[in-house]
Amino acid sequence: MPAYRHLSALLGPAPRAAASALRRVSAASAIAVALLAGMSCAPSGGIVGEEDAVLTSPPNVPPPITRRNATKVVVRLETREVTQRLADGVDYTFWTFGGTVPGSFMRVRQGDLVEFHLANHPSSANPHNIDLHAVTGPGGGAGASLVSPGTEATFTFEALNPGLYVYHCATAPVGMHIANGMYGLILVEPPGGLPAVDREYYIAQGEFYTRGGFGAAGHQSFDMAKAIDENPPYVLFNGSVGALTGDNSLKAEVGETVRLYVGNGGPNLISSFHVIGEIFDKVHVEGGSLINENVQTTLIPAGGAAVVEFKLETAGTFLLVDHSIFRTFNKGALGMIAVSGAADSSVFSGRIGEGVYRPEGSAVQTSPNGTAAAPRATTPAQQVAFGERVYGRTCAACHQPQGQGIPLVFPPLAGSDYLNANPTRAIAAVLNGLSGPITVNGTTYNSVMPGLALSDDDVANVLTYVYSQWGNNRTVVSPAQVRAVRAAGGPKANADAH
Ligand code: HEC
Ligand SMILES: [Cu+2]
Repeated sequence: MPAYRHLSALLGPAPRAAASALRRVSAASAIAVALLAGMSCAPSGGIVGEEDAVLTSPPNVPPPITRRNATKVVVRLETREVTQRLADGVDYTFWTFGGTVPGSFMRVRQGDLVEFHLANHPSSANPHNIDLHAVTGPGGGAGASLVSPGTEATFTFEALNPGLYVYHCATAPVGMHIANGMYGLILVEPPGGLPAVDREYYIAQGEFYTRGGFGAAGHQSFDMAKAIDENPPYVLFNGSVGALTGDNSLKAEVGETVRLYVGNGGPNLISSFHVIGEIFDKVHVEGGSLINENVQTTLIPAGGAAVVEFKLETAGTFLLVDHSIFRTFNKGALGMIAVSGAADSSVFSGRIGEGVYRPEGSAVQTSPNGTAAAPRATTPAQQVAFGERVYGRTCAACHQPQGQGIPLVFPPLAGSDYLNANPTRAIAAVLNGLSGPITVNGTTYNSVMPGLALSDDDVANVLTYVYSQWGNNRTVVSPAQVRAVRAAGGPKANADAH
């Protein structure tokens, strides 16, 4: 029906009442009705054909829909309970749609008839179901899809409204199923599709309520009291610390336009989604049809989504964050887009000037308490292994991942004569913080390192790790030595420098 498609493209989607009226009559008479009534056409003709949905794991997105008719789309999704990495040295038993957090991404077209099959793997310990926010109908499909382990349920719905929608498990206790990772996104494309872009990626934020604090090692169970208090140790993109950093960074090239489909599973927190060093050229606000432009930070409600698009004008690493910023630096909500290609110095110059600025009054600051006790290491090799984790989450932000420091700001730990000359002084620096002038490998630093509120074991392990790396002298630091320095109280590290 080329004539019909042409009209539909010109006139745009019909109001829902018109759409449902039109579904009951043939396409040909529907056009006549619509034209006579002076209304626009329904977005689709009747259902033509049938296909299996392409489902993808995060951060991948199925290809755009190119067909210009509505069809019957068969979705087969499986709920599975899997124990996987939450952070280095930390495991969690996730409840999933399709084996990943967030669950598989689905992509359909407005007007499609979706035949949804939900299967619960026989190894599951719990019943599950699915509430899709793209569904118009009671429970979003929850009641129709409830499946105990080893069973499958089927229901159908028509994708009436275009947009980016969250889906989630809605089996009691609902919050616990969501907190364990049962959420994902379904995109309902408008009939004409979305404008072409160079890359599309799938991201979802969610919190994890573990019994232990951030980084506490071993298998962590769900903590209902913390969930009720809305006080999560972890706030993450795509279900684990580092899911979108380092080798897992999203990739793009200068000159490309990137579209991110961003969901927020919650269960409790609102996301202030921001990309450091980029401005969103377009935001499909709340995943709907309203497009805002030139946005710095977009709010994504729990159980909501947004589509953000930006063109990459220059090269570098751009950080995805929740701008409720302690979540990024202390709870894991960090992702990266690695943009390759030629940097454009007219867009951004990089550092072109440098000097010393030293106002009065800088002093040793102390980080708040609350670091969970590390597991006991019994050999130097274990100390190095545990210490590497402490280093990654506590020291690397300033001293850099390879201990190289940052000129004039953070002294190097790699091959540091200050460090290698005196372990007691290094212990005191980590326990109490350090300020005032110090000389490292012939360069003077005069800055402030905060006291870090680490346990004796963590301090011993992290320093043993640092001494074992980057050409340092392999000193092994014991918890007893740390205890002794702590008991001595002060003096501050630089007071006992020779
Ligand atoms: C917030 C930034 C910051 C963090 C986090 C931090 N440091 Fe430092 N560190 C500094 C600064 C700044 C100095 C220099 C202080 C001065 O100028 O007096 C320093 C100095 C040191 C020194 C002595 C100088 C040298 O290069 O040998 C050691 C040892 C050290 N830090 C170890 C650590 C370890 C181990 C950790 C993690 C447990 C850590 N630091 C975390 C900022 C930091
Ligand atoms: Cu569930």
